[in-house]
Amino acid sequence: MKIVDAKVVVTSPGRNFVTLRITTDEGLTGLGDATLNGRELAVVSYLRDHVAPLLIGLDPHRIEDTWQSLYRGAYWRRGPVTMAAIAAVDVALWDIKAKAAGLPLYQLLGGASRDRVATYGHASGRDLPELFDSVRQKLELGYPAIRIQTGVPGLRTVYGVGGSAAAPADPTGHPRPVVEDWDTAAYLRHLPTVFEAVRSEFGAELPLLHDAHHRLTPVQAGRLGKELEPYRLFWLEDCTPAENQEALRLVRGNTVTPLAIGEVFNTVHDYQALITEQLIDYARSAVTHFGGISPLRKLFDFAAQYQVKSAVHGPEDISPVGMAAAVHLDLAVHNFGIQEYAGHTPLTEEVFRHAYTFTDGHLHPGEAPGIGVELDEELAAAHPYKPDYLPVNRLQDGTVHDW
Ligand code: GCO
Ligand code: MG
Repeated sequence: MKIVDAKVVVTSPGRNFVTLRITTDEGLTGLGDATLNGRELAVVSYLRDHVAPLLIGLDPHRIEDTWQSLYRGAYWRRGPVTMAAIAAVDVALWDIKAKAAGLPLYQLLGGASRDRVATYGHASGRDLPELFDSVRQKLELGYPAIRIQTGVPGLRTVYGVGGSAAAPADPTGHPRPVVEDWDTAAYLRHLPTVFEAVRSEFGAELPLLHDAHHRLTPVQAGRLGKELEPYRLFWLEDCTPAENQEALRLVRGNTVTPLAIGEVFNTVHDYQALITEQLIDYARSAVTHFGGISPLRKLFDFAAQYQVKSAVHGPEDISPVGMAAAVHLDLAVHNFGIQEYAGHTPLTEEVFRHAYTFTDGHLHPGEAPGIGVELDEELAAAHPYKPDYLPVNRLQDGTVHDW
């Protein structure tokens, strides 16, 4: 078998998604997600201008060899643009291999290690009544675990709470990032009171998570973890800026609140100290930003030796193609922890029809050969790319802070 075409499809059924479609001379096609939120076109160019021409004529079965030649051959290693592009190729080739075998991908990854994949959903509110309503909605959908994000008194906007205001446009009509505001002291005072209220409303058993979105210093994170201990969190995520692995030593030394990190990581090297020193409990990378199924599988196998579990990143900006790949991996790896699942808009689900199902808070990849996703290219073309940005965050004196 030979690759005869590699096409990049950009579509915006509500938000931007980048998809690679590889076609073989036997008529098999494979899909890979290459969406990098807010910097989408950089990956499109990487794939279209630099990678797609190299794929033509290759044997699609040689996944590891293709992966290594794209990674090592570029010389300029790592980084989200490179690794999202390589991820799309890797997943599309796994999709083709599994279709050629007539099997759902999870069967090629060792088969199912569990019956279904537990997820967590996002609950948020500007105040407690709004937050409690949001938790109830997620419980009605069957989510077995819930992430809690809350407004902070005195702050207009906080990560994860409500939709951001529409992005302002510059005079040419190009959007500008929304500016959100932040006050670490106010957040640290407020958050434990929210968890106390949620525990007393919803009881001791519901697994609760929280995402600090890289905003704290190690000392602040250590204190927060300690103050949240009475509420027994499932995890505290991205408590400090993730690129500094050493920071987690101080946090870990000061709290037994479980820690999760990794959605902005691209390779195993970002995790080295975190895993070998057992500084985290959950590894959070997305198939889409970590170079694909091949390296993420290796990461989870490495992490398993240190009792670190998987928790694949699954926000709205991972397309159904990236989500499908994640669910196959989740079903197969032994050290599965939990899967984030935010779901997609009905229009997105029409553009990407998928075999995976979400029932009672649990995902299953389905039994369709490959990853089980079909891309409706006509509908995709009817919803063209729209420039957009993630927000930026400023302290109350105007200083830029981590978002
Ligand atoms: C999460 C993440 C996301 C990111 C988003 C950026 O835990 O799901 O923090 O919400 O902010 O993926 O594009
Ligand atoms: Mg996060």
